[in-house]
Amino acid sequence: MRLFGIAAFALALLTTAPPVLAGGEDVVIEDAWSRASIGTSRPGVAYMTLQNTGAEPAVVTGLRTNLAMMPMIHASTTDAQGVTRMSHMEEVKIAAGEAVALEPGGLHVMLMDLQHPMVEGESYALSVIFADGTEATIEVPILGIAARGPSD
Ligand SMILES: [Cu+2]
Repeated sequence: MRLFGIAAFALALLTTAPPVLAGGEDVVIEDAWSRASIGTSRPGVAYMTLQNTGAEPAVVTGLRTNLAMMPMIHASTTDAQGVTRMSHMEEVKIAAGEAVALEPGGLHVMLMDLQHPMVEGESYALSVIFADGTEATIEVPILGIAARGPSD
């Protein structure tokens, strides 16, 4: 009777297990860059490409860096009147085998509450946090204040 109960409990665990997700070890982050800032009163930005090399979807749920108290992912959208708005993305899903680009005019990292100015030629560590609890930490180079991408 007792054994049966344990088996039933184990089966219940199996059938209610959360979906398997890819995480930091499966997601390759490339071409990361930031723009230099003027002081700390305005938020900084960062861009990168996240390539999910895993067999399961990966979900980015947050960011962490010593550079900013509130790093977050924003989406920029421009309406028919040409007005651009930014919305906070609680999570960003990357399908298995797919890549998501954070680039000017689209998804981007917004570094709210900068702790010190972002100086051209310097770099900082940024951790990308995934829904499976893993993280990937990258070093983000800071380019010039008018840079449009890593090749400029
Ligand atoms: Cu933004």
